[in-house]
Amino acid sequence: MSESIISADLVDKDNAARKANLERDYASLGERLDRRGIAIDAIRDKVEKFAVAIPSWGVGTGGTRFARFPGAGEPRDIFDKIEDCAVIKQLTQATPTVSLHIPWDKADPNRLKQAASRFGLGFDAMNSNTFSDARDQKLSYKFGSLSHADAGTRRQAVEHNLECIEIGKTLGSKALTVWIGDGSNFPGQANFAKAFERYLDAMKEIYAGLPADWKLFSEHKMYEPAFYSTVVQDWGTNYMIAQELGDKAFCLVDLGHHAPNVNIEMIVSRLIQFKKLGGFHFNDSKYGDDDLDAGSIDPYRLFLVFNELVDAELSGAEGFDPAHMLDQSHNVTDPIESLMLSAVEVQRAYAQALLVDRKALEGYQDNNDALMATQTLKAAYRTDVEPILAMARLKTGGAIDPVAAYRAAGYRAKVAAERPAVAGGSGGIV
Ligand code: LRH
Ligand code: MN
Ligand code: MN
Repeated sequence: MSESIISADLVDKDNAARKANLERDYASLGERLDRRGIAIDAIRDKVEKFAVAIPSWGVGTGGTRFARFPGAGEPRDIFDKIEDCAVIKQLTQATPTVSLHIPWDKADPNRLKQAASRFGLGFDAMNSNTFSDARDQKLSYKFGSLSHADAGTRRQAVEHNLECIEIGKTLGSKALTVWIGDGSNFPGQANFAKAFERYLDAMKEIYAGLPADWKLFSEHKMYEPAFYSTVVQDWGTNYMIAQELGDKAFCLVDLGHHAPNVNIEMIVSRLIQFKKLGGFHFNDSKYGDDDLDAGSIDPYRLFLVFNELVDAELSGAEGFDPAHMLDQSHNVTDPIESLMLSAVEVQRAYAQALLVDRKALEGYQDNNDALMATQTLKAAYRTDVEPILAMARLKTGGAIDPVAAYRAAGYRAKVAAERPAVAGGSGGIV
């Protein structure tokens, strides 16, 4: 039995006050879905099984290029972060794993494992960091890491990634995500081809250190901190990387890492078709490129991404098994509340995508009925699936209303008293 941080009695009481209304809402939605030939319980079953990982760095407060405004009761270290993740898991029952970032979360791996398993938490992909200099690091990444012109700096970056794999092995992780900030700020500063070649060679060394049952995710991002050119700038380059490296290499799509008009759902479709979709960092843009809560600006796009994922799931696309992770930065909200609601938003998009009448859609597509095709998607998207999500939480031991239960528990005030504010960073940048 894993421990609960929030009193189970309190959650039960909060649920009891909401249960009758939820049952009515669920029954009425069930009736309406039934008319569309959809069994509500089957959708709920799928939602119950759907999971998304919490990024350890997300539970701290983020910051901008200009300032960081610390929040009350911020986690002081990875062990506090694990406790915050346990709260998110307890109330949503949607986030059974944590994704660690090294060296921000560096600690004795056996202690980490023990701390997480107390709360029934596991570990998702490990993340390496060669986009900033760690304390006591010998060579700087100011001018790059895996693509650096200097072989010694590249070696150091490769070794760091291999160390992340070692830590992950003890934790039971099965993937390494590599995002580098390498690139250039001035035309002429870097030789594009040479830098990419050096990157590929370095990644090959990391790939060679991967256990047989692990995956390597490379993450593209169009800009920042290299504003003129970026080594892994888009999904095309990312696809080349995954192809060059081999069967265990896949592309990771961070929703925020694209230009505003880019059709991300089509990128997702392409990567699925060519068996190179590794997983996601869910978030939304408009605070920096990638720092807002999933679904907060463009929930329809999140739905369209899930429309592609469900299409692949239902058609049994070969090798289709993407990792779902959040990757956000929280500056004006309580990170725990934001992460709980983001996990729910991702589940919502999944549930809505499960409601798409795919047979009808195919017919409209084949007959070039653009209007009805798009309305078919809209009909699914417009369906308020909240009773399905809430019922899935109730059935699995979570809270019908996670934010209400969290606030009633007074968790933030309690940890604010226990965790004195620290000046500077919590490693919570994205
Ligand atoms: C880069 C990124 C990448 C990093 C994380 C902190 O913007 O999305 O995934 O590891 O933020
Ligand atoms: Mn990311
Ligand atoms: Mn990002």
